[in-house]
Amino acid sequence: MAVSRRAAVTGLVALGLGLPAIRSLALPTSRPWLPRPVELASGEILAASRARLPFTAPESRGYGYNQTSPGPLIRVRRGEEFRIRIANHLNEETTFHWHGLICPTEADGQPQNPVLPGESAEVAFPILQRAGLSWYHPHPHGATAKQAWHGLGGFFVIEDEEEKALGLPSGEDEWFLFLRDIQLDALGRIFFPDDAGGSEGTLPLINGVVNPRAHAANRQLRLRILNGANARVFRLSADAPLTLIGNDGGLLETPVPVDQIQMGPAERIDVILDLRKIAPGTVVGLRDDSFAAPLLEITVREGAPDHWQLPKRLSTITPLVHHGSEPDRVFTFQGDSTINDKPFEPTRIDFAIPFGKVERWRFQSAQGAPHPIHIHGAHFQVIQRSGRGRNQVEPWERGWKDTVLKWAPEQVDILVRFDTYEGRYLLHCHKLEHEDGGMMLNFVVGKDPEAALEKARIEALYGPICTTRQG
Ligand SMILES: [Cu+2]
Repeated sequence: MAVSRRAAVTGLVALGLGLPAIRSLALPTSRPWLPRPVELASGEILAASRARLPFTAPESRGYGYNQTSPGPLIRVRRGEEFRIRIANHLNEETTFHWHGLICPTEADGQPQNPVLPGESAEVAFPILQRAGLSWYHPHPHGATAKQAWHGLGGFFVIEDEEEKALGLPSGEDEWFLFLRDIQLDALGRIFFPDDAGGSEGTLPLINGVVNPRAHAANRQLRLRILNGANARVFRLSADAPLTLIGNDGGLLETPVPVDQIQMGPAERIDVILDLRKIAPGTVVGLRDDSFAAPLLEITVREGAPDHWQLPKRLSTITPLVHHGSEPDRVFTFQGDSTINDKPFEPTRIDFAIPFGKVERWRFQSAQGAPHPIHIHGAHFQVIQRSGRGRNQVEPWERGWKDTVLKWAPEQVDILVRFDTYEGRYLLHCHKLEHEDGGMMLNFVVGKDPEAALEKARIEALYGPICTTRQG
């Protein structure tokens, strides 16, 4: 008896469930085509709702933005104002968090500012940061993992003149890949295991389909990859040369050839896949260590000659400077649900950071790792990884980051400077079940840190304070 792959991986056969379900679940003999994310049109509303997703049984529903998962790609230019109307058509509260975007507290989509079912709202803030690949996703406290698992997430691309001047592969030669994983039940419906230690799937998804295929010209391809999984760490490699050019915070200073890249949840990479020496007709795989079949199969075909040369220098990263080797703050990520022994409380603000000051932070943990650690409100620079483990800053961790992956007994030190907005921001684990479990805290940034902390603590309990300017 032929057993479909999906039936095998969901354990259907082992459970001895009925044959009709198996037949209806049989995967197509060939891989589905890789979808390109649609772009959000100017003035279009971004709405979260239930949605029909291509990898589930036809009658089953996941979640999507504007009925798609990943949602529409948002593209903006540095210096513009980003303005959008968001709407919640779900039966539960959600938020719209612009991950990697430096924006004011009220626009940041934090758990304390939910969009209730049936509500809509206007979001606007200026794009002050350099080009790079960010993304958007829900951030409601206690339900982020479930909503992301069901399909909520999308790309957010910033462009600028510096990047444009490099003439990087674009159009047909620039691909956006939203990686994640999923589990289906015996009937082909989304099954959310809600594992406190992190939910992992049995099926890999790229742009919302399982194990896709694509065609590419024998040129240099720019792959812009996001790990949008709840908890899975991807270890990516390819059957053609890969050169890393950027990450969460935009371009690196110089390109770095790499064999394998380890990506924790929420991390992004920008890589050049060089297909120039691949014979037309060859199938090139993009692979992950955990899955036997390639995540993506690319059939190479003859294309127009590619004369573009990858520049030796891509950008300039000004290192943050901090005097002294001791951390200003140490954060211990414990088990599945605490930072420094405390689970998240929406109304508790843990500390205040002086606006514009460079601080050295240390992340450590004994168990529960890997922890992909994310900061809102600023980008940071990874300066050291020590303790047992890798003992090095990886090539994809150079430059500017907003999320860094930490395995247990590693210690990771970063330098960070909050110099764009004052306000309340979050530090949390981006393994979404850890985040929902409470591995998250609030802090404030202020020019007068003590006053900012006092104000934020009162506001967290009683709502915004109305102030009148003196003098
Ligand atoms: Cu964690």
